[in-house]
Amino acid sequence: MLWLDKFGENLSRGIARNVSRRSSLALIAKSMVGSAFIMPVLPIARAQDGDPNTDWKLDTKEEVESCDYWRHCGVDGFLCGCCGGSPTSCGPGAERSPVSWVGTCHNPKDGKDYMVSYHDCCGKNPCGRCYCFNDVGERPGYQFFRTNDVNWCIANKNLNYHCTVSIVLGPTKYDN
Ligand code: ABN
Repeated sequence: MLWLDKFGENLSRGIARNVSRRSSLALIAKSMVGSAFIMPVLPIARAQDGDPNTDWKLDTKEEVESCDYWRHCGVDGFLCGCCGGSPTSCGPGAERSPVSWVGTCHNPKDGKDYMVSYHDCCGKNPCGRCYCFNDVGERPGYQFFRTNDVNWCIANKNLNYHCTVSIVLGPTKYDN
């Protein structure tokens, strides 16, 4: 690998000797703009499809706080949207569990199935509002990561269960 280091060093020194700082910055900027035209830039392409973790904002509060709301199809717990958070955030003072159970929910708006990760929010007393007991795609304990009847705060410092968020991971099938 020494030859590669030497080659890189010589190349950089050569460029530094022959090209001014301003023109090299201009060259880098031009190549970045050019590459954005040639290659589709991922975040832009994804934004066009809509972000499944903010699109709930397009629906009414009543809809997203209902157990029948499509992304909550595997929730066994209190909806964080009724507990000072939102369908995708725990709210102040609660910490999202790093481990979760996953399910598959059908979005009636676009007719697609989505993989949803259900994280418990931890560190506060049980919220006690909007309790849901849904079990679409849920499996018994021997398929641990598809079980919702578990306190997923097991990996958090504070094991107190507060509420549950529904994070959409993506469609189960990608259209070509
Ligand atoms: N996953 C929600 C939950 C928390 C505590 C106990 C049972 C279920």
